[in-house]
Amino acid sequence: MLKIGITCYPSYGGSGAMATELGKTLAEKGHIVHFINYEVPFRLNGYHERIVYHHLDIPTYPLFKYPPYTLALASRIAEVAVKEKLDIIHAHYAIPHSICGYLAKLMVPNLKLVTTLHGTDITLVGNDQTFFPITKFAIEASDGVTAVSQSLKEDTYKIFDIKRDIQVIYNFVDTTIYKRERNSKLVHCLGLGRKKVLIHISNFRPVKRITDVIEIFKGISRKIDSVLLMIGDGVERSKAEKLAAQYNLDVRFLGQQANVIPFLSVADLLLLPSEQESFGLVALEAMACNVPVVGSKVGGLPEVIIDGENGYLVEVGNIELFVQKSLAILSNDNLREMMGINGRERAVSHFDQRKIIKEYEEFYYKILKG
Ligand code: GMT
Repeated sequence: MLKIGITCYPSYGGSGAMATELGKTLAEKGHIVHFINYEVPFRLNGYHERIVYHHLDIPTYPLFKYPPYTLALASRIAEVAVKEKLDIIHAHYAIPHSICGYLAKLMVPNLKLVTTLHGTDITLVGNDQTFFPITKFAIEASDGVTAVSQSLKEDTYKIFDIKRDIQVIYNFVDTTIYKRERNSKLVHCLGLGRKKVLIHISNFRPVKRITDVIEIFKGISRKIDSVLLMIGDGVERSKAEKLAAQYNLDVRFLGQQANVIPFLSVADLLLLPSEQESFGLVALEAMACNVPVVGSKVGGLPEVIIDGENGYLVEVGNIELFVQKSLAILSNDNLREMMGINGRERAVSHFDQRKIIKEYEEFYYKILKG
């Protein structure tokens, strides 16, 4: 049994979701998990045996134009590590969590630091040098580093020119929970009728290209009676809403949803035309619910979506091809169903929670052995 501290971004987003699901599963397996965050992670709902949440206060003083989150978190990790005798602090998303873990490690003898790289902590830094030296340092100084895809691992080597070992441990999904629900009430509630249902789920940031989602849907709805469910929220939402209204499309903006399974269960296709995606957790969640995915041929998505098997991959921004590939799936029920089954099988065989958790446990024990 290990005592593991986890720090992550607790609000909506794949890295926080993964970190929280990891913590919950480790606790189910008998480990004691301590979350150290400025708010309760959004997926940490309800009571969990062997999980403790440690709140982080970030003091504000008139002198501090920018409250020092990094220092407050490092200090809190060190405090919790000593009090709870942590074996490991697992930092999800390098900036700034990895360096917080490193500072705590300097203060607490024998504390091991594991950093998991999720995406823009690497790829964005590649384009913006502000955090480059400290991120490179934190990656090199961690006791163990994992990346959520082979593509992200390669990006990390390329961008930071580092030599250390990075282990790929893929994101995962609990396929006993993420599965297509039959008789969903949503079809009736949302008045979906016999329309084909397209879905997009994200944090609506520019990297997700949600105006492309609307443009693609425009092309699809010209040919097929269909509706688009937009789940999530973020800076690009109003732009997308205006566009959908301008084109007079049947698009339902349903906001953030804590549980996306009912929505995926009524969907015929997930659209994911992102500019960049180091893994694309939502694609995996869709696959587990028998939903084919048409996504961008970028980053780690080709490791999740196999072109022609459980969806299609298209060059970023090629709206016409996105429309064409989506129509191919939506106009052929046999193909759509077969792609749904293939996706489900792939989710179960490659990315199921039980398989991936074992990889994390083995990784922790390897790091502790030194
Ligand atoms: O890096 C980000 O943009 C944020 C992060 C998040 O918290 O959602 O997303 C990244 O991590 C996810 C979980 O590992 C991956 O599924 C996403 O592909 C990745 N996002 C990008 O690479 C843009």
